[in-house]
Amino acid sequence: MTFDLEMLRQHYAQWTQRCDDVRQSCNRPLTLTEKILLTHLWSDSNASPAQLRRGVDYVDFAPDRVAMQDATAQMALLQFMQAGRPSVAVPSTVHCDHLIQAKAGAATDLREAVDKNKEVFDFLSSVSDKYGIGFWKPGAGIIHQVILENYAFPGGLMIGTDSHTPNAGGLGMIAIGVGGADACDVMAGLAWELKMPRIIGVHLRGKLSGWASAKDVILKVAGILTVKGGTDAILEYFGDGAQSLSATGKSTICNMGAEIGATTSIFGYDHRMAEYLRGTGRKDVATMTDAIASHLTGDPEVYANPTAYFDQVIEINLDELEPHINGPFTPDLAWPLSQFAQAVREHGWPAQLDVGLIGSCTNSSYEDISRSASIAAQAASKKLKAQSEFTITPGSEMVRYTVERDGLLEHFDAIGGVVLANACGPCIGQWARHSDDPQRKNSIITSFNRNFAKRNDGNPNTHAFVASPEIVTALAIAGDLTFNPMTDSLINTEGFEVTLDEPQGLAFPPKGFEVADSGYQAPAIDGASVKVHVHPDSDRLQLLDPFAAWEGTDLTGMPLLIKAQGKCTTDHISMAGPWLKYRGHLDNISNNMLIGAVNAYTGQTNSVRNQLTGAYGAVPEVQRAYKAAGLGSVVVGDENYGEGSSREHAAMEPRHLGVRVILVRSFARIHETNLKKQGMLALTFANKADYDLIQENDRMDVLGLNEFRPGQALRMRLTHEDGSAKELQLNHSYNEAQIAWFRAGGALNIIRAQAAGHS
Ligand code: MIC
Ligand code: SF4
Repeated sequence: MTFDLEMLRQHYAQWTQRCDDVRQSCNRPLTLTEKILLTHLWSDSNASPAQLRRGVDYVDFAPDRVAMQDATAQMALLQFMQAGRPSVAVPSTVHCDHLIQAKAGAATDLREAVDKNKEVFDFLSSVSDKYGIGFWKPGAGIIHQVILENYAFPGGLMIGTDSHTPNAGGLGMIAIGVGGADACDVMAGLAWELKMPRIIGVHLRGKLSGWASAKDVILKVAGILTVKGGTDAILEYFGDGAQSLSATGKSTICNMGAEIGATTSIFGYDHRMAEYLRGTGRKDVATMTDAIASHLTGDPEVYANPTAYFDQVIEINLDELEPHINGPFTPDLAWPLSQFAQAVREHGWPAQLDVGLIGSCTNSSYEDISRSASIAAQAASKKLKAQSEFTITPGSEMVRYTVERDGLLEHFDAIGGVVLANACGPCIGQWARHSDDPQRKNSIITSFNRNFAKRNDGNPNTHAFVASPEIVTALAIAGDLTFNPMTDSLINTEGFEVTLDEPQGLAFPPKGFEVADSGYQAPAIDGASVKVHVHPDSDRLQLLDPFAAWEGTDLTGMPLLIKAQGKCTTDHISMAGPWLKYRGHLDNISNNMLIGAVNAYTGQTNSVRNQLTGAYGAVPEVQRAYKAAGLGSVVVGDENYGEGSSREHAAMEPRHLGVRVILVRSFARIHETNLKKQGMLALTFANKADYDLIQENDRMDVLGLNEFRPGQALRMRLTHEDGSAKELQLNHSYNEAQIAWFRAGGALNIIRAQAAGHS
């Protein structure tokens, strides 16, 4: 119904030959990453596989699929509507998952969300219908789980407008998170560009046991590589340990690779993937992949001598891997379970656990739920109740229907768990959390992937930790962050001391997966007559106006809008939660621009000095004042600026409000590309210490724009308030095409001009 088998057959028919060609041209054994990327080079590209420099060259690729979730699809499709095409050029889907708020439980929450977001869901459904896009209705599930169950295939290349798109790496697909503008290009039939990534090999040996799970692999890797360590890199997992993990376990690892900034992560094809394909109704695909299995994984010479082929190699022994808990406030603060209780005490983090939350796109497989349910069932039989609030978010309707049929949800219910809708919910701050006192420092633990401040409930006092669903379940039962289920006991309702046994679970439901209504809606065969409605007075949707082209001169006299200090993620730049409702309305959502960023001069958020009046005001307000006065401005940031989400609103808002330059110590990949796509200047300090030279009342000029060239630095003249001036060197990573985007005022202006030229 939803998957074009014939297309896949053709793909695989050419696959062996294409791999051989690439191997011959490179004249050496290949990693899986290279096989997939190099067999997906854009046909007009004259890139020679052997000469591509990892981490340096920008390369054009031809992805097989595009996936979009409701919060980012709005902007992606508003842009696509401007491209002037009758239908999408590659198979694409939209998934309604981010806009469903968790409050009371699945049924009422879903009904309320459908009602509240009607206008947006109707818009997405009609655009999908018109342009040939598969539409997954609210309640069908979280994008990445639905993709894994239906569309992901070994050896494919997919892009998705969500940073956890890499989830499909668990089925051997290179799946990369991008901004909506990139998705728009690919749907419009253009090439997709990526800097040739470095390749990090992760050698997994041994086998997990007891309380350890796949999640602990990525929690450990996050601790090793940190939130920046995967930047511009693909992680390729291999070894006997890799083959011992279920496909969904592999997906958990790939999914959370987003948290170390990795371009994506991938596992080679093996019998566990074949098993998953068969178990999810794709026998035909498994038969095809089995026939070319050795071509869907890295060459044996590579895995036998990894240091010769990978840019970096990490070794992890699964036999010895302990469960981990990461956090608070950042996903790379990794604590082995045995050291966690002490860390909680030493740092004074609240030991009482308020809420445990399992599920999300990272951890909501049948295996995850059955292992967690085994703990809940034990707890119930040992007369324990969850001492914390406890919620369960299934990843898809298929998983939910099946675990309900198999009686697993009853176990959660028996200890006080609440099942939420198959959606992102609390993971993205769509959580009407009832709290007695928001000022109180409090702790929550989730099996999600991100734990930045305020992410789940908007409360800066919430300390969020991340762990596997089985550890979260155990801690929620104890109600105590310092509980170690491997060594500690609990007192039950009858006053007896009891311990929890190791979790048990199954990768597959013994009776197979089942679903009554998957929630899929196929597009119209001919969408020409389908009308897409956007009400001109809507406060949720707004058609886009093209951004203005570059004026052709250097940019001068720009005030500093904000110098952001420390972590400035996309959640700080364009917060989610309550703001998700404006994802289709650029002007309205711009009112959240940078309101979470910390002002380096005052330590406060959402308060910056307006250079025109001297008064402090909210960031979006001050920027609107500059815009009204015809002044462009500059945002200064620290390391890894824009880490986190793929949301391009974080790039479009400053563009819309008239910020011209984002100048930082370093960028996160997706955000840097998003800025370039929108025609912004995304620049870095050549000398990182120059960050300290920027003063609150500086005016800035960016010089050298008429000679803007790849690899050639630009200059900035800073004029301080006392009239003294300094010149800094600014680096950039723009290539020719990206410079053309800057000149045109954004990539879309070029696409539109091309489409008009063809018609
Ligand atoms: C997230 O996990 O932060 C999100 C919400 O899924 C985002 C996408 C978005 O901001 O819409 C992501 O990761 O890309
Ligand atoms: Fe949704 Fe959370 Fe997954 Fe993002 S990380 S797609 S918000 S479940």
